[in-house]
Amino acid sequence: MNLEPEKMIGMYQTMLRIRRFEERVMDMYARQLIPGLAHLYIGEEAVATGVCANLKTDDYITSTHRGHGHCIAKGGELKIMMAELFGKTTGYCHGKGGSMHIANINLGILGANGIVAAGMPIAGGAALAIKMRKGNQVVVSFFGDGAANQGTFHESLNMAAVWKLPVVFVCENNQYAISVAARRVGSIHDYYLRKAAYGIEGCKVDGNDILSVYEATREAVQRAREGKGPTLIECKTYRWRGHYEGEADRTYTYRSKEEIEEWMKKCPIDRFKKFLLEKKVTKEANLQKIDEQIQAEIEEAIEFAKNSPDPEPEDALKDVYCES
Ligand SMILES: Cc1ncc(C[n+]2csc(CCOP(=O)(O)OP(=O)(O)O)c2C)c(N)n1
Ligand SMILES: [Mg+2]
Repeated sequence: MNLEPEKMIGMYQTMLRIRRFEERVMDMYARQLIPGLAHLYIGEEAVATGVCANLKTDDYITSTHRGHGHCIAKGGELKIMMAELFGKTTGYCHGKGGSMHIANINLGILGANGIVAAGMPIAGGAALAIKMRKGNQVVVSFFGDGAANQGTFHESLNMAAVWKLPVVFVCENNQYAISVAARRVGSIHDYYLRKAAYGIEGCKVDGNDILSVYEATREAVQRAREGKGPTLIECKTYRWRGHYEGEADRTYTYRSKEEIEEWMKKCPIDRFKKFLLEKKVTKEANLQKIDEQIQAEIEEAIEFAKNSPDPEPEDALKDVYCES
């Protein structure tokens, strides 16, 4: 696979934007500046980035409760996202959605979703609409290993297969659904094998290797655009933080410190950085500069969010329901 240097540097930048964003969210959540829940994506950045690097602005994604990375990779502006997390009127959902419900039609983000696996049928519906309009877009549905055991997984894959819909189903197998290990609740451990049940294409990739994720998605997106139907891609990865921020105390009850440390050594960002430097795609100083720019952008986003107004009590029901 031959990728332009600019494309690869852009992908590195996106992964780092997600990482730095999440690190600051972690900090501000601990300081109680962010209400509600925050499920961080640290450790899984290569999945959202490698997948979305194949998408155009008018392609769609459906996201999950762990959705900040998906939104950033699909083009979400950090300051508007941060404002949403702070519950401010300047956020993507005017402060009514928060971390788990960021949506923006103009960017093709059909919504993060607090209901596990609920994005999958939405993706199918969007893909059906594209097909009926004879459009050329694709839809990516991100979901977890826990979601793969929900009924909607089966229904969505079956219908998408029967109707040959332009969907790419991306299973982010981080091996846990809250505290439940996938190996304890799945009769098979490679969920992509379920492709056989629906008669569709599918594969397994190292979700911490952005180039593998990119390549698998490139093929799947092409297939979808050519009218050849859906693909199931399973990305093996790992979340570094607890299921949600605040869970830290419980962490070592369902997975060991050693296991977490082992996966932290497989950091997707360090790995790609090493690749870029070894292949002389760029220099360390350039990557450092990118990091500094991102950190400045995030500080600006925080200031923006802090200085933005709260919604007024009388507007509590505004923006919550769809207006015809
Ligand atoms: C339908 C439904 N059932 C249960 C929950 C509670 N819940 C929230 S996140 C989660 C685990 C999801 O695991 P997974 O799909 O693997 O995603 P991950 O958190 O690992 O990214 C559960 C059970 C929910 N939000 N919705
Ligand atoms: Mg999981």
